[in-house]
Amino acid sequence: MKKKHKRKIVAVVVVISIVVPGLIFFFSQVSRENGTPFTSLELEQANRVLGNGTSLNDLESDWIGLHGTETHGKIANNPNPYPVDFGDYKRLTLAADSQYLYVKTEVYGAFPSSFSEVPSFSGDKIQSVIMKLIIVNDDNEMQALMIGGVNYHAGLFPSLIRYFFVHYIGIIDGEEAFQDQYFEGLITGGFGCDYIIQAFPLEKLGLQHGDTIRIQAFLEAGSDKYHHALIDNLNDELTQGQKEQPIYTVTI
Ligand SMILES: [Ca+2]
Ligand SMILES: [Ca+2]
Repeated sequence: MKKKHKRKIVAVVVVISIVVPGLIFFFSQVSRENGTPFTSLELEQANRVLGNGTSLNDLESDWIGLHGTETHGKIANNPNPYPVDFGDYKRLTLAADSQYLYVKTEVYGAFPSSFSEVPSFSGDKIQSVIMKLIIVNDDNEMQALMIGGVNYHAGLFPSLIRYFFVHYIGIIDGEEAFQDQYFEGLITGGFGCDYIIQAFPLEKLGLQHGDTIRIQAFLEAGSDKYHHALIDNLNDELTQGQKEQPIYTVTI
């Protein structure tokens, strides 16, 4: 009897000391990336402001060609970008009010609602679609990087992700590095929709309503096999054919 009790106690201690904190940490990480949804009033305001915003249109099926040999755990680039409409940039709209920079990312097809609906290419499934919006200064140096997208997490916990970085400090270990990363702001859309709307706090970005900013943007997807299963640069009709990400000047 005593032994049985002891085993029970050990199991309870393991659950309390390891499993529970582990789960709390996991869900806090997931929810930290997920961000806060808009309230209906906040979304009304976002749509009102975005209605007067600046839109930049992107062509259909214009993924950039990638070279697929570099390795980094996975193969870095898919030489034949997967032609998925939810990974095809359609339009970026930017606008601000006194509190937020609103960012609407539109694609040519709805994001799958669940991992099982994500198409597979020779057994390779897309795991995430991420929009990256970069603010550069007059010397074309990176100032801020905003992230938004859908992450299917191999089907376990599909989630919207968003965060942003400010105060660029240079390239460290081959990656752009920033002094500060924030998980604040609002996000909606994604699964089952052909858009994502985000609100980034202006104050944390060091911006004000009415500022003129210089931006670049692109959409990328990761798969089981490739870091970049596809990349679509935001480049409108005037700049089509350009491989680089053109810089646009926008007053917010
Ligand atoms: Ca496109
Ligand atoms: Ca494009």
